[in-house]
Amino acid sequence: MAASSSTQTSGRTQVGIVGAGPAGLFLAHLLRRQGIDCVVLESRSRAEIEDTIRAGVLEQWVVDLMNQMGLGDRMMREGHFHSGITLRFNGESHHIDMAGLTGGKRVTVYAQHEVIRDLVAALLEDGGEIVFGVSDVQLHGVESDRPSIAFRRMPDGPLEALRCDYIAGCDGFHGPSRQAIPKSVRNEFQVVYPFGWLGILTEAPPSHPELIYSNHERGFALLSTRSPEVQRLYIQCDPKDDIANWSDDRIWSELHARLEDRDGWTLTEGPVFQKGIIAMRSFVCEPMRHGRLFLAGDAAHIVPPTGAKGLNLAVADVLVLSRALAAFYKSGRTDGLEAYSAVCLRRVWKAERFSWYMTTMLHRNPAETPFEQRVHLADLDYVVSSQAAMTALAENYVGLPMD
Ligand code: RFL
Ligand code: PHB
Repeated sequence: MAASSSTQTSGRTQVGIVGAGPAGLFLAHLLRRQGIDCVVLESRSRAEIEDTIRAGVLEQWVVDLMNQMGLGDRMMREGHFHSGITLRFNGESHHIDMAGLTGGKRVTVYAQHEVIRDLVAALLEDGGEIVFGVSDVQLHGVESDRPSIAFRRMPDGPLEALRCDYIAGCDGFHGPSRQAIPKSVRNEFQVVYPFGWLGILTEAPPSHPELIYSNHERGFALLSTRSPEVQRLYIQCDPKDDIANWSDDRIWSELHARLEDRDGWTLTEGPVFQKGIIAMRSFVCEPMRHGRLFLAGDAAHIVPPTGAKGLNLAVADVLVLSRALAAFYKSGRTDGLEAYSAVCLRRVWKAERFSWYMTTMLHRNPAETPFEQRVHLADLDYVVSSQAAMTALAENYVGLPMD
């Protein structure tokens, strides 16, 4: 479909990027470093994207990439670098020495909205273009060699068209990009879990020097951090539950019950200043490319957060895409663009497998039989007692190699 004749043309760029999440912003930085022109269209305001609470854990190669790109200064000052994680089950704690098992790779806790703040500030400072608050975004001509993105800058403003060579659909799970691939071409794979996470931010000092993932008979719990003053905690809950049913007292009582073990360690409480419930799913759309449209990040795939993989996977996609686009603009080669979907999907499916494995092993699923539940506990017991199994968990958690 060509852009409608009532559309006012607003400009032209080489790569039109829909969405200023981690995928869209990393892509813009990577392209501009290769001298490739791009414009980012984002439906929310700068304040909204900079304040949305989401991921916490970065894989080692993402930390290295941010540093190589000159974007890592604040992360290196304010991030938290842990050498391992703790797994808790049957009332006992087991340390997994990630760094020791992976040749020194660490667990970096640096919140997604801090990454977003750093990337937005650096992009705008460098003369990059992000149009915030756009609406009515529609992708046109993705099967042609003249694709365009229609959008409005203001809700009742004119429909404009951004003409481009390629479109990167980085607009998350609910964005319009994936829908621009005809249904007959799309193959979608999905698991919806019968549980969700209730997440809180609390003003309290850290209770423990590293993350704790706990499988408890009352359900999963996770202890993470944000800063010396703010901690992030999660508990498994009914995804359809109303957050109004969860008083702070009830949340703390569940956290104490699920996280404290037999060794006398206790959790430090503080005022809760943010809380919410999220549902969990695994989802993959194949292929990730259609004509001149390339999907990246949550637009193409979702993982449950137990493996801490979603943001990292979004960055992996756009690194592959930026290399393929650089090869095209430098020497006219299209093999990288043609291989994009297959190359990304190999990593995506490994992250899907790991995230599904961590999720099923660590949660209590009321739909599972007692047999299945015992198998998950046996899996945990195996992981903490076998060097081979522990190494497999560690190398997936800190991030599989990118090259
Ligand atoms: P995003 O971050 O959803 O960004 C998409 C952007 O597109 C915009 N958009 C549009 N823009 C223009 N026009 C439209 N029509 C648009 N529709 C949408 C949106 O406003 C948004 O700004 O996708 P992206 O870039 O692919 O990044 C994916 C990550 O955000 C996500 O995978 C992670 O947050 C997942 N995740 C974790 N990932 C990790 O790697 N490590 C973690 O520790 C981790 N923990 C988590 C997580 C996600 C969580 N939640 C809330 C789902 C913990 C949680 C609780
Ligand atoms: C977080 O700190 O938000 C976090 C940590 C580990 C996860 C998911 C989220 O697996």
